[in-house]
Amino acid sequence: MKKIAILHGPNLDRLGRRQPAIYGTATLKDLEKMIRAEAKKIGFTVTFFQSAHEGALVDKIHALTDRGTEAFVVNFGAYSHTSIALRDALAASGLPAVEVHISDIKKREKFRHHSMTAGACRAMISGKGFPGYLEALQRLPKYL
Ligand code: CA2
Repeated sequence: MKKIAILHGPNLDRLGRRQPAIYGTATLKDLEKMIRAEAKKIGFTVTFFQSAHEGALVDKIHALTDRGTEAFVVNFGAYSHTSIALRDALAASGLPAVEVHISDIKKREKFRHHSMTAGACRAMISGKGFPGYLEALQRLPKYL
């Protein structure tokens, strides 16, 4: 079983509580349940980590890499648009990553149009809601 880590950035723990027009009504727990079910079908074991702290996400990428994680699915939230540190951490891991955005970042405010962290990812899936995470898992085998 391939070991995949799913990383969530700031405020994604608020899913389902606010801004349902943008992010839907399901919670992070619901999302993780969907991901677990899809991972089981594909034959992946998944671990989840959410943090509002950039450094904590960087440290987690290194720790997971050292402990045998084989790929990442990431949604770094607002840090996606700004974080060279997270981009460097993913690049340093040498592991394949797919970035997901629940909303379509290109159709939102201009400051969300560019993803800094996507440059260290093999693909970016944006605007497909929670199913975007399932698509990310489905795409991973070709990078492993
Ligand atoms: O569309 C996405 O997945 C985003 O990564 C979500 C981030 C946003 O900063 C990115 O530009 C796009 C924000 C996540 C915040 O999620 C909330 C959910 C419910 C209530 C409030 C925030």
